[in-house]
Parts: sequence; structure tokens; C-alpha cells
Amino acid sequence: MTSKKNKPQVAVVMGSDSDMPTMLSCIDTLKGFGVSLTVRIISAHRTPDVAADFADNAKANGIKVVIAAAGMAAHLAGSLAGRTPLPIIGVPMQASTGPTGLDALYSTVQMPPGVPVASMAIGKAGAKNSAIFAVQILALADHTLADKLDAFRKAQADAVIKKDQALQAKSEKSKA
Ligand code: RP5
Repeated sequence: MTSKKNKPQVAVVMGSDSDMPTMLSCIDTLKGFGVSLTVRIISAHRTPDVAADFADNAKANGIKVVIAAAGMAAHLAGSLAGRTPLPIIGVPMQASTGPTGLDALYSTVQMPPGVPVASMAIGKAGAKNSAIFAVQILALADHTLADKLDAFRKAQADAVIKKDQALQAKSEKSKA
């Protein structure tokens, strides 16, 4: 699946279609920033040749950042990182069985020195942050995206301030 007509800048790769519900927040966030993306289901274990081919050609295909989500013994991000110089953002998934995603977190984050993966948090928070982190990387060379990122962060801060103001007003009212 590829969005927009222009070449995808970000590849969102997940180990299974069972990861899709969690990764939708990543995909939606990237789309919200207007980032062109491609979404793939590729497994380091079940389709290792496809994974190798994807990694070997990602840079030549114009991809700038790869987001790799996987659960259980999550080797997808690491195996891609070993085959491409592109920055790889790993998202540990909580699989339907297993120890709450900690298995995937350790598999994703504990890379040997020399082959880094930028690991996010487990699950939905990590999925959303992976998109924002990808946008932060792209924004270094894209002023329009940098402006959108500033606006996003301001809106996020404003929303928290508004909630605090409402809370303070409520507690003032209960004192009166
Ligand atoms: C991983 O194994 C996938 O990323 C998924 O999180 C987990 C379970 O996969 P399925 O059995 O649901 O396909 O490779």
C-alpha cells in the first residue's frame, strides 16, 4: 500500500497483519503530516528473502526512514538495520501471547554496537511516536514539515494547558 502519487519517503513495515490495528496510529499520524509513505507486511522470520530484498533496495527506492514494527522475538528492525544505512525506527508490538511486549522490546532495543535501531515504546504509544520521530528526521531538511511539527507541538501543549485550566477552575469552584 502506497499513499500519494509521489515517491514514499517513509516505509512502515510490520511483521504481521496482526500488528496493523496498533500501527494504524503510526500510519494516520504520518498521513496527518502529509508524509508520503508505503506500508508493507514483511516478516524477518517468515519471509526473510523479502525482508533482505526490501532492505537492500530501500535507499535506492527513495525511502528516507524505515519504521519497523514486530512482536515476540522481534528481529525485523534489527535485521533491516544490518542491511541498510537508512535510520530504522523500531516499534515493539505486544503480541496476543507472550510477556506483554517486553520480549519484543528487548529484541528491538538490544542491538549490538555499530548497528543501531531507534526503539520506541511498546504498542500504540510507540507506534505514534515512531511517526513523529520520522517526521522529526525528515523535518531537518524540509521547512514545511518543520513548521507542521512546530504547530503540532504547540497544539499538543495548548491542549494540556486547557485541561489544566479547566481543572483549576473546577477546584476553585468547589472551594467557593
Ligand atoms: C511477529 O509475530 C509479528 O510482528 C507479530 O507481532 C507476532 C505474531 O504474528 P502472527 O502470528 O499474529 O502473524 O512476527
